[in-house]
Amino acid sequence: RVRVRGLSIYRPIIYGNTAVVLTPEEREAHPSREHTHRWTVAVRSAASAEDSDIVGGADDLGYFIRRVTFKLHETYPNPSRNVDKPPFEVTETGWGEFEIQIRITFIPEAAEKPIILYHHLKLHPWTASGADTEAPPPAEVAVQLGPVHSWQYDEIVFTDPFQQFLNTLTAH
Ligand code: SLL
Repeated sequence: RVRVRGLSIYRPIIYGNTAVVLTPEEREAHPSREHTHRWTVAVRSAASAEDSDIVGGADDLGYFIRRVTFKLHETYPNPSRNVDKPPFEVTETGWGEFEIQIRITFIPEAAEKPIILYHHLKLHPWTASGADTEAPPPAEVAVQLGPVHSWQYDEIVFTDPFQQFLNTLTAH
């Protein structure tokens, strides 16, 4: 097992969420929990984004990522959600925005420490008058505005990778 000194290799990702307003029927399914939105938080490859739409490319991160753990707000049952294969995502319903910790664990041959990203779950669309302190728009208005998207681009950089891991990365 040898490291390839002086070399860096990166893989582009996007992470973030989409959110939609629940229909009245869906809201009635769990009235006591006062859920207003369905959302999906995800980590996706940005490498093949041209093949796809706004939420990113094919789910081809599984060849170097072993697990993604999404740590939700403690109001959720089992807030630490492990996803061990693509798509690396969690879909839930809820009523509030909060910060999600996203822990990415690599395959053993990488011999890399996990990395941690943070994403602020976004449910409410920006409005024309939109100060951050303003109350979110009422449900009818939010529905008209359509799904909310909040995504960030990033690059996972491996410095001095092991030769075997480098081979795995470049074979894809
Ligand atoms: C807020 N600080 O007050 C945030 C917390 C928590 C959101 C938001 C669902 C919980 C459940 C849920 O939406 N939690 O169903 O038990 O805005």
